Amino acid sequence: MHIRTPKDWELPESAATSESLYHLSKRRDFLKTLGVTAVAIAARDAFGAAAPFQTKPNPAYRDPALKPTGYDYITSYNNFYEFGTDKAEPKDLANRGWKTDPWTVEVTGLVNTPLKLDIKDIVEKVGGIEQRVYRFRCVEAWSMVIPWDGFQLSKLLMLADPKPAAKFVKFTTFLDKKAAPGQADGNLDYPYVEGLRVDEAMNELSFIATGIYGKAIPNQNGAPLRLVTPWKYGFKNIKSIVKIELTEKQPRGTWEAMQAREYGFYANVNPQVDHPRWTQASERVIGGGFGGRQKTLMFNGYEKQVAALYQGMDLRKFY
Ligand SMILES: Nc1nc2c(c(=O)[nH]1)N[C@H]1C(S)=C(S)[C@@H](COP(=O)(O)O)O[C@H]1N2
Ligand SMILES: [Mo]
Repeated sequence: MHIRTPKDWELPESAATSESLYHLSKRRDFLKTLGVTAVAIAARDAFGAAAPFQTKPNPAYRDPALKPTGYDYITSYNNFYEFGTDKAEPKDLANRGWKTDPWTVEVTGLVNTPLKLDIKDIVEKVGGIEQRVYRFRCVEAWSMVIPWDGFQLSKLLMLADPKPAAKFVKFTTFLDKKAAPGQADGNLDYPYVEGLRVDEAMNELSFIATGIYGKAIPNQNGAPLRLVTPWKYGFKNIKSIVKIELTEKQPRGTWEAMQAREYGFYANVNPQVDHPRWTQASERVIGGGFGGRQKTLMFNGYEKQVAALYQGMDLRKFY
């Protein structure tokens, strides 16, 4: 069994704010499963990471006041329960032969032009890749600043031409119990599902990331494509998407289904609405050194772009 030394940024506090109530009790079972599986899974993919797409910074999404978090933090402190509930596990377990290239994505449901495309065709059809530097805030009260490479989600949705009856967008992650020990273990209900209202999905900020810092997105960060909605808590940012479905009914996300009182459909970052088990008024800055905390901003600092989406809604009720 693998034993590791905790990194200095892994403060004990993170155990108190774990997304999952079952984190600590489940972890023991998980490691048991892993002991068996580890022998069966092949050595690291001999081909290594996929080639990155060409990217160029979009100055409209590059606030000079934001200092990007170091690449090593972004790619080694992860939540990806398919590959373990511990922050350090996905970097290891998502790189033991899980294949993310080639990769097909389906856009289906209430659309006039259903699509089933390889990620490379998608990138070509949406007109290429740009880089945006976004704040990232996990519901567990930690944050980063991430230079994402990707494209605006609206471009992909427009290709499929949603019907007027479409009110929501449902996203689904891959399901492969052989490749993903967390799925074999059943630490959550899989496949992982998330959803947005159509107007949220069409907002300029909603982004599909295919890279980080100009490199192909590492498996542990949700290769080869994942959602990024920077004004919402991290769990909305679903990884390794295989299906995007336009629906009439509001989809029920994996975390909402698990614990609706703690994880709502909207999950907008809001320093005034606490999580039932901890405050959301401030956040621990990953890579910010010991004691590096800052105040959490309304909509994670994106009020100007998204506040209009929620005009007249009681954000305590629609959390
Ligand atoms: N499929 C899938 N997507 C997921 C998760 C997950 O466990 N499975 N975790 C979510 C949570 S809780 C967070 S905070 C972010 C973490 O993204 P990062 O590891 O790239 O920082 O991914 C989100 N997307
Ligand atoms: Mo999260």
